[in-house]
Amino acid sequence: MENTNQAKKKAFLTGITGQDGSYLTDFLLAKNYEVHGLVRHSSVFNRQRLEHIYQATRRSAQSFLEYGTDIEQKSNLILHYGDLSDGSSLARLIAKIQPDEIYNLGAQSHVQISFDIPEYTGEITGLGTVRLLEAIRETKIKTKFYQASSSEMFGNAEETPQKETTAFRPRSPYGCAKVYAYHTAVNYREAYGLFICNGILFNHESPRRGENFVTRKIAKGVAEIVAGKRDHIYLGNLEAKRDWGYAPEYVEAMWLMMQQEQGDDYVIATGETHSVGEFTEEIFSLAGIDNWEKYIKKNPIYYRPTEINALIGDATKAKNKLGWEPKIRFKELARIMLDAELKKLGIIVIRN
Ligand code: NAP
Ligand code: G4F
Repeated sequence: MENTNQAKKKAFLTGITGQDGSYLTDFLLAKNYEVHGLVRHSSVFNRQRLEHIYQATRRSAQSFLEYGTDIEQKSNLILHYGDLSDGSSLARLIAKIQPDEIYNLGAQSHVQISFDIPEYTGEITGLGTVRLLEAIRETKIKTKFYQASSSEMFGNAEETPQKETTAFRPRSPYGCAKVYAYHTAVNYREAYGLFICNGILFNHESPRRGENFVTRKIAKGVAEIVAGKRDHIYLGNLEAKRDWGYAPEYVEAMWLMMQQEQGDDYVIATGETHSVGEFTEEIFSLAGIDNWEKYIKKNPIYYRPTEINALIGDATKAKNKLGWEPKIRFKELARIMLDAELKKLGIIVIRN
């Protein structure tokens, strides 16, 4: 049980509107944090993943839709406009909020798209981290910093499974930008004595995953086939293997890293790997459809100029030092994702 007499901790999240940002917000609010989030302006509404929180606290729909900030400060979730490309807004917000913990989850996070917009990816995913760290250094506030590092940094990995000491051999502009951000974070820890953690997270998925990442795309596509709304799913490389975990469990690992005495770097993974084809087969099988291959059409546009053939993580350090272990495994993750998509289409799922 939480001690409600203690002063409320304040967290500042970039990427709060994303998959991980929204789960981390749920997690921190349940721990009685005051959560501040950076949102960027967009011409379409980009706060769907946080809407359940606003509905639960019955805040003014007007301020949420128009400005998104809790003008009357009645809830523990406060959104602020800003952008990882805009260092002055980051410094101003950090000085104003004085957060105890900063989680840098914001990024151009799509690997294939990073080949189309490499410069922008470097700007946000790489330099965005430097801007935040400089803001901390200049404002001199005492805070802890979490950097969302990625298994994509291992690229064509030289050893299997990958752990904290495995060399980085990135295979995409996104991977290169994350390697830059990782090393910058380590350098600021060593140079300025800041509390900084790199969470090197392997792929983690959920019903809140972006629709253009492969697991969500497949789960949504199969649910639509079940509903008679489409006949095929267009995919790229089915041979690539990934270590897929469940996002809500991974945000807990982020928080655990930030509660340690010292900042450090940790791999977070399930230690299991499966191909995109195996994931597709599993989802079709859960939907009761045989001959899954006849529903898949290969489209070359989904192939990447360079691909990572296989990733699998070794999270022994996280288990020993944080007491963190994944509970949701491949088959259950697939079920959670398919059932969420079926539910959205009004299809009732009864499983034994
Ligand atoms: P996501 O769903 O794609 O969310 C990315 C977030 O970054 C969104 O809130 C997005 O805002 C925000 N963002 C993008 N550009 C920005 C900018 N210029 N300024 C400020 N914010 C910006 O990603 P995720 O899956 O939650 O992942 C969270 C972090 O972990 C990312 O850094 C990702 O690279 C990293 N990571 C993810 C995985 C994974 O498997 N999910 C694994 C390892 C590492 P909008 O909502 O406005 O687009
Ligand atoms: O779902 P994906 O796009 O994820 P990817 O590239 O592994 O990146 C994700 O995980 C990283 C951690 O390792 C994060 F850092 C990153 O931010 C992101 O969250 O693709 C997974 C695999 C790839 O091998 C891809 O080539 O699926 C293959 N794939 C096959 N067909 C496809 C498709 N990927 C997508 N997105 N769309 C397809 O149609």
